[in-house]
Amino acid sequence: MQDSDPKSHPIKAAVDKVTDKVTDEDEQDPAANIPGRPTKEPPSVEEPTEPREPLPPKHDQSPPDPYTATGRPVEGLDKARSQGGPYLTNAQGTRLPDSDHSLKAGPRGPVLLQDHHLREKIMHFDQERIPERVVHARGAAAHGVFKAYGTAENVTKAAFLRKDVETPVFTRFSTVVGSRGSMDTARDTRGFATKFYTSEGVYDLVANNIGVFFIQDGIKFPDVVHAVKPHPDREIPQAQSAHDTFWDFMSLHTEALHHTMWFMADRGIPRSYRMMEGFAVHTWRLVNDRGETTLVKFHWKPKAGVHSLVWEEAQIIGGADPDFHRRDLADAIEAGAYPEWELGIQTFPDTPEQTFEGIDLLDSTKIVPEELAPVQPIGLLTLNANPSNYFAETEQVAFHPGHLVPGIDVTDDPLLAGRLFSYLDTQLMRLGGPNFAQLPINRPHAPVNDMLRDGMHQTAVHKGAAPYKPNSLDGGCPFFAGEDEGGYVEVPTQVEAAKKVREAPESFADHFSQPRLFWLSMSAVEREHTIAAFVFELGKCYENAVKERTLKVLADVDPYLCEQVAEGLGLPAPEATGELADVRPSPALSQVGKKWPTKGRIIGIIADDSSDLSAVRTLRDKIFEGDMVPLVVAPTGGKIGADSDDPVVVQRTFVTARSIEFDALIVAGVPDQADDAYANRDSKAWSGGTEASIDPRVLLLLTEAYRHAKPLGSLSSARQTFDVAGIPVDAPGVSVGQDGENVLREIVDLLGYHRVWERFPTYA
Ligand code: HDE
Repeated sequence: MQDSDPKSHPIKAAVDKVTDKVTDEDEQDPAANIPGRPTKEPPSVEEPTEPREPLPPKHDQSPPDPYTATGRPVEGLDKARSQGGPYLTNAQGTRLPDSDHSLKAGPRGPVLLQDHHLREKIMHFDQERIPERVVHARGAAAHGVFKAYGTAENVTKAAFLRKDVETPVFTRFSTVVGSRGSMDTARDTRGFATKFYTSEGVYDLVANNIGVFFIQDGIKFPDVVHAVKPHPDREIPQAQSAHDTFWDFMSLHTEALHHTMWFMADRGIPRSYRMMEGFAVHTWRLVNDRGETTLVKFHWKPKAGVHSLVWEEAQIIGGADPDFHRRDLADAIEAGAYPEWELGIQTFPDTPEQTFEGIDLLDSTKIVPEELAPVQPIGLLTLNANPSNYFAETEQVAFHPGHLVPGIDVTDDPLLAGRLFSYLDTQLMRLGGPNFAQLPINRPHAPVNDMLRDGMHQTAVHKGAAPYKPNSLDGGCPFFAGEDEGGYVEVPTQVEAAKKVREAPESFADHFSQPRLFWLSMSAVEREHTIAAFVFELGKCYENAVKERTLKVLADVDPYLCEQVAEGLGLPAPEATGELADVRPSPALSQVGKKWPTKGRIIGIIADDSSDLSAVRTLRDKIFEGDMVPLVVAPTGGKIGADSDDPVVVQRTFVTARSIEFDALIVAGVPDQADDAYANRDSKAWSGGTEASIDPRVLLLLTEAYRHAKPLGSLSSARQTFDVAGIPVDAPGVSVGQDGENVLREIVDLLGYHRVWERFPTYA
């Protein structure tokens, strides 16, 4: 971590950083605790002109750990790696007197060809972009630490899974379909890729937030990606599956159905990266010290619970804050609300048929329900530092499922085989050559001696005369490591004598039993959301044939699902083609009904000059005390009660606030229409020409939050605001009271369930 010994305790380092922040910053300023300040120090209004060293990074930021291109730790490298010095220079280190004007023959004369500074500056700017990832282009990442419980020691010899071993990690979350600049909240699968810098080399766990995949064989990946990406002629729609080509493919290629069910359900629109499960999807083979093997599936379980947005929220966010998930992750870390996940494994005996309870473990479109094979926790991931540079870290990180360490091996899943091939190709193209492992974020924290030489962007300076084996000129170095010396030896698995064929095993033909299992495992509310998602997505398709074909597919999942979607589309519902699969639901798949911690949740407090400021301050302090973030929303920025001894700092105004930012809202005022509450200033203040007695934007905030089933509270003195908004004070999840602390307590209790589920109507 930044400025610290890489071997020191990473969690302690992070905690120290937060402590530094509290003592560093102006404790009088309550806004100091609100995440989002762009740089370490607040800027001056005047442009600074006195030369000085660049500001240090913010307390929450960390560059990659200081390791050389050959995997050795280096003290002090971090400072040397970022740019320094008080003066602007060119790329060769020569100081510059001016970078605002081209060299010209007189102030109005032509620009001279000899302006080498202009040429260098523009040349470098022109080359700032690298190709974005073909899939998972849009992402956000964080540094952290993984601490092993030791509970996997009996099944794997991996050193980083031994009890209490702490391993630095870098985790990147992503959407799959959209381009780099697309919105975070598109309905999509999310990537959840973690790089473990272990003592035995880098291990990458490249997972998704959905338990299965679209396809069973890697050779189909270009097909599914071409189908879901924008249409090739107009390049629309961006970051969406709601278009003809995706549903055309899905309805003809029904092995994609199970994955599709998951992302039509709420998992396709997560509330936050911090609130997603992760699944490595394939079955992997673990091997222990005794050479015994176990088949496993890896799961990440978020400590904050698995939560989602509602669709309207996701759509509004797409416009109002396309960086919603990125910001949420960075803000939470900056505020010290470190996201945590437990890594767990489902274990299965490594039998020759590689099935468990009849489920083919090599078929990546199938889960093993947790009720049949419980997820056993094996360690804790804590993300505790934001990257200090997006490009160097989040963009240049290179994952590969083939980055393995002794104790973890692959299986013959044909999808995994495709991936093992693909990820190196992609890095070559994206990162411009074979030396991407030398980029700071990709460097192993274990000594590298690979005899791979030269190539584009080589940053190591190798010594020796004999980069080949066998040699005697370099004293025979480097030497092979047997299993006892930590060598990675593939598990000698038996391969059945067989004919070369382009075929799948028979069990891969079952495309419907698990989509039905998934559907039956959802709660009534989740089913309604899924129906609405299908209606929306298919409703966006142009071709009726595509819709009708998809309805036929849905008929074989469940008649109610099919009928409801058909009704929404205004089409007849087809009959199932045969008997529906007889399956046992897996309640673990539902996201509803459990209670979770509320750490890091955002509570808006609507206030204005009419508010009781001491009540607002108490609310704000109590929210901080509960490790949550209070945001005061007022008619204008600045401070409420600016003339009082202890004014309240405003974080959001009626212009800048939208309900989607808040997990819950508390009303502490009865705000009149603010000065800018007319349509040509802020169109969301337009109330159809009728004069509302309360600022229409507050009514919008409240009605949206109500519709999205968020907990709502009000001080009794502000209850009129609810009345004007038409929100019944006795509705589920609405709390009104004299005592702000009581109201807050009720709101926080409701937040533990994430939403006020009873507020969503269900029809089945
Ligand atoms: Fe990926 N995938 N994938 N994938 N994948 C990539 O690699 C690919 C698959 C996943 O944050 C690419 O560096 C093929 C399953 C994540 O940088 C590319 C197949 C799962 C990320 C690629 C799959 C994933 C990627 C694009 C089928 C979940 C983002 C950029 C055989 C278990 C990692 C890159 C990051 C990225 C290929 C299937 C997860 C093109 C060919 C299954 C989280 O190499």
